[in-house]
Amino acid sequence: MKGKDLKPHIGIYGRRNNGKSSLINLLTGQNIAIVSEHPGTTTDPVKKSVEIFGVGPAIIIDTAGIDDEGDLGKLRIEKTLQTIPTVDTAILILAHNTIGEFEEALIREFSFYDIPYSVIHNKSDIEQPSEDFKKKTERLTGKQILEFNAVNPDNFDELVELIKNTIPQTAYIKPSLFEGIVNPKDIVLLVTPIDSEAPEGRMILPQVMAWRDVLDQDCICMSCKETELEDFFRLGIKPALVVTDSQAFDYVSKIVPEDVMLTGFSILFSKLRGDFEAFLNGTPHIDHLQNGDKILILESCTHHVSCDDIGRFKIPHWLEKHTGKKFEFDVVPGLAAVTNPPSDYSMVIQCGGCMVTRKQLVSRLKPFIHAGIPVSNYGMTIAWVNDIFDRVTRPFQRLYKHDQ
Ligand SMILES: Nc1nc2c(ncn2[C@@H]2O[C@H](COP(=O)(O)OP(=O)(O)OP(=O)(O)O)[C@@H](O)[C@H]2O)c(=O)[nH]1
Ligand SMILES: [Mg+2]
Repeated sequence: MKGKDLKPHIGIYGRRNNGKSSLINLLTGQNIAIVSEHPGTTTDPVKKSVEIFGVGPAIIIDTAGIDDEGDLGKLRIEKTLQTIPTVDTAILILAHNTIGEFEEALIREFSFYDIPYSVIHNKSDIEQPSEDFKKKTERLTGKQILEFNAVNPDNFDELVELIKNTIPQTAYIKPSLFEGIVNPKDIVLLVTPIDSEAPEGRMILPQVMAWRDVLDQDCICMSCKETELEDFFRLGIKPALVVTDSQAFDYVSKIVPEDVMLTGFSILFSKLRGDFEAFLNGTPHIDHLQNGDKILILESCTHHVSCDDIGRFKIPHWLEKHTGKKFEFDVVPGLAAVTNPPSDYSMVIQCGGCMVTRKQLVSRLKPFIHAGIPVSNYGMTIAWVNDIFDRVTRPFQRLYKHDQ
C-alpha cells in the first residue's frame, strides 16, 4: 500500500461562506484554499496533502457549499456529496445559528457511510450559538458543538483535539496480508511469473509487499517462477501456503499438492481492498446469473490500460464462457458516481482497487451490499470461472465465515 493510504482523509462540509476554506488555512498554517467574503468561492472539491498542527500528515478536502444554488450549484452539491464516501472523518461547519435541511442531508450521508464527524459553530465572534440552536444541533447530530472562530481563535487546541478524536484508528493502521492465515516459521512460496510485461530489474509492488508481509509474520519467504514450480516441489520442502499470480491459477493449481494451501495475489489483496466477506459470499452468485442480466464492472483507476483490458474484455468474456449465457455490462471508471440505481444490476464486480483506499472501496460498494446485490472482485471472479474458488479461498476460512 502506498504511503498516501495511511494518511487520514478529512472532508470539510457546510454552507457557503461558513468558513470552510478559512478553517483549512488555519489548520495548516498556510494559504492553501482561496478565502473570500463572496459565497460560492470554492466550487470543485479541492484535495490537498497537508500537515495539520497537532494531527500530522493528512489529506484534507475542501468542498463547495452544500446550499449552493442554480443548475451549476446543484452540480457542485453533487460533487461535494460524492466526496463523503472517500473520507475517514468529516467536519461539519455551521455558523449564524443555522442548521436545517442542508445539514440534515449531510448527516444522513455521514451515517450511511459510517463516517465519524465533528460539528463546529464557526464565526462565533460574530454570532454566538444560542441555547435553542445548541439543543437542535444536539438532537440532529447527537453531538456537542465546538464554538469557534477561524479568524481569531482562542481555542485552537480544542479544535485539534476534537479532530484527532474523530479520526478512526483504521485510517492509520495498515492491515496485514498474511496475519491469521499463516503461523510464525511457516514457509510461504510466492509464484511470480516474469513475463514480457514485468518491469526491468525489479519485482512489482504487490509481490514486494507480500514478501515484506511474510517476513513481518516471522515466516520464511521463498519465490520462483511458475516454470520452476515442479522443480521446487522435487526439493521435498512443504510450504504452508503458495501464493500465485491469478493469471497462472490453472497451471499452478495442478502442480501444488492438494494438501498445500493455495491462493492468489489478487485474492490476498482483496483483504486490504474492500469487504472481503461480501466478495466471498457474492462470487458464487455468478452461477445463478440469467441471460440478459446486467452486470456492473467498477474500475477504480482511469488510466491503467492492462486493468482496462481485464475489466472490459477478459472478465465479460470469461463470465459468458463459464455460464454459457449472455449478459449486459456497464463499466464505471475511476471513482465516478454510478448513475443507475443499485437494483438495476444483478451483480457488481469491483477491480483490485490498487489506486484507492480501502475505505473508498468499502463505501463505493456499500449501496449495492445494502440493496442486497451480490458483489465480487476481479480476483475472486477469475478464481470462480477457473473452478478454483473453493481452493483459493480456503486459507481465509479461519478469518471469515463463508455462507456457501
Ligand atoms: N468574523 C469571522 N469571519 C470569518 C470566520 N471564518 C471565516 N470568515 C470570513 O468569512 C468569509 C468566508 O470564508 P471562507 O473560508 O471563504 O468560507 P467558505 O465556507 O470556504 O465559503 P465558500 O467557499 O464560498 O463555500 C471570508 O471573508 C472569511 O474571512 C470567522 O470565524 N469569523
Ligand atoms: Mg471555500
